[in-house]
Amino acid sequence: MKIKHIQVFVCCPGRNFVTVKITTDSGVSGLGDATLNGREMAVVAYLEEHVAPCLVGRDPQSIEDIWQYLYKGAYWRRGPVTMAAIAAIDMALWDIKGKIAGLPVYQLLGGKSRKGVNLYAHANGESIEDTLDKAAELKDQGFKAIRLQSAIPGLPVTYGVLGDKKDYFELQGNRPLPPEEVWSTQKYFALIADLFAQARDKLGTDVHLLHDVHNRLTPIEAAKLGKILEPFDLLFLEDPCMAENQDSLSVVRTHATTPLAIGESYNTIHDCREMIQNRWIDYIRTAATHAGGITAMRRIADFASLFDVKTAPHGAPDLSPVCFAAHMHLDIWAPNFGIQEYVGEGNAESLQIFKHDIKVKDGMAFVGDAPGLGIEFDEKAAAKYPYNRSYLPVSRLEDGTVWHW
Ligand code: GCO
Ligand code: MG
Repeated sequence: MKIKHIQVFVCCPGRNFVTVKITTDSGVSGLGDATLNGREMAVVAYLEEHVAPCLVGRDPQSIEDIWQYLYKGAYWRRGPVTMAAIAAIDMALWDIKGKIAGLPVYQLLGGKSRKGVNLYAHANGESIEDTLDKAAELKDQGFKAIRLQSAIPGLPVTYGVLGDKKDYFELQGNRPLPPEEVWSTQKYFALIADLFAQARDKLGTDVHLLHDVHNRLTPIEAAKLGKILEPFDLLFLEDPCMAENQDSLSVVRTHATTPLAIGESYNTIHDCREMIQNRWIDYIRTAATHAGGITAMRRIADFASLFDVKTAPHGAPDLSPVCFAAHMHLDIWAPNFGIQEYVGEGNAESLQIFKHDIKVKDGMAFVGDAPGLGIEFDEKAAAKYPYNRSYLPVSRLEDGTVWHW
């Protein structure tokens, strides 16, 4: 069997998605997600100009060899563009392998370790009250883990809060130039303990609570936050500070027992190694699309398991449903799976394009038994929603200094 051709599709059903389709000479095809929010076309060029021509004619069943060829074989390793391209090829090859074997990908990984995949949902509110009303609704729907983000009084926009957008899918989409947002650590600290104190009062103790700081704090501020939140027993505190210097997390660790999660923007196992082996984190948040596909995620999960670190894959709406499908197979298999981020199944336009058989009930996702990844891509429907240049916001402090977004 040989790879006959590789196509790259970009569509924008509210968010831009880059989808790779590999077709073999026997007619079997596979899908992968190569979406890199705000830099989509760079990955398209990388795939079309530099990857696809090298793969045509190769055996699609040699997943590991192709992964190594694209990673080690290119002198320029790592980085988000390269790794998103490798990820999409890798996912599509696993999809093909499953279809050839007549098995869902989780069976190829080793089978199910659990009956379903625990999800955490998002409650994003304009005030503490609004956030907690939304969280109570999610709890009533059966979610057992909820991430709380609330607008910060005195700041016009806060990370994660919907503002005038109808749903989370729309947030961060369709912005032809980067919008700018303002951040104040002082104003954030004035709110955060109250949010979680009131959350425990209203929601009780039988629901897991989570929070994403989105890299806004310095290590010592993050340590202070971890300590403040200890009484409210979070499942995890995500991205408390930037961790290009991974030992920043050791500062947080020294002061607080609030569990830590990090890694949604990391591209390789090397980016995660130090914090995993030093047990500076409890959950590793890498995504199949940004960290090199199923092959790489399996390796990260196995490495993390040696150090009691669980997986908690990124599940924001800028990862396409193809990535979500890949995560389902990894999550149901990984012995050290922790929890999957879930922001709903997407809008009506996206559901026309991507068809899958994943069912969500009572805060848990159930993976279907279709061979491969179990996801289909409707090219005609996708063509109705062409690419729209769009960026994430840029963050500044109140005095105008560029800050971490
Ligand atoms: C999350 C993330 C997202 C990111 C987005 C960036 O935890 O869901 O932090 O909200 O901001 O995916 O591309
Ligand atoms: Mg995050």
